[in-house]
Amino acid sequence: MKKAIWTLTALLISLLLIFSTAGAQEKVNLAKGAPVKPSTSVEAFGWFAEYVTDGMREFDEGTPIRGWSSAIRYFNPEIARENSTQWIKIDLGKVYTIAQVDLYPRPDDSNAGDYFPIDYVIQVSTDDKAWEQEDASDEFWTTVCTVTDAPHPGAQVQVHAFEPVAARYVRIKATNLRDGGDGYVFQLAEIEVFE
Ligand SMILES: [Ca+2]
Repeated sequence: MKKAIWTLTALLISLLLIFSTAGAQEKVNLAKGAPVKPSTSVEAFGWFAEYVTDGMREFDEGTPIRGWSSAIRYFNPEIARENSTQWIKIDLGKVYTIAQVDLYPRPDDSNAGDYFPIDYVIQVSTDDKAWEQEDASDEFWTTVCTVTDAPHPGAQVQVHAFEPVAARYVRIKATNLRDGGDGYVFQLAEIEVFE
């Protein structure tokens, strides 16, 4: 009987530990699976706009990358030849109070971090016009984070924390792109958004 009580106590303690750990990890990525709209997009070779919110930060078996790439020289030489403003925006589905955006650079070996932008802003909006808008203007957007002279990040996630703000739409707008063999391009493996 005593043994049974001890077994039961141990079981209860284990369950408590499991639930308390689960509670501590309750940080929900609001961007996971959210629809996106890009300025331009490759839509080939594992670079599809929707892959930037597919929940996968790294490789997938059989797919070299799962992320978003703006236009590259191979398909759009007229765009990629020169530095340009490229952006991608996310619809979180409803208004949340958000305070953090994580940007994951491409993670693949010697290319890790390539085409992560040099100058960019993180912007938010609750206005549906921000989603419909097709150009890069700031009319419907509030900038919550400005990054200039960002070093080449390698495979390191870039975390951006800011004062909590109401947002349904989140836009990452790059105004100074990194140059490489594919031209001036903006690439990300994943975008994550948190309260
Ligand atoms: Ca991804």
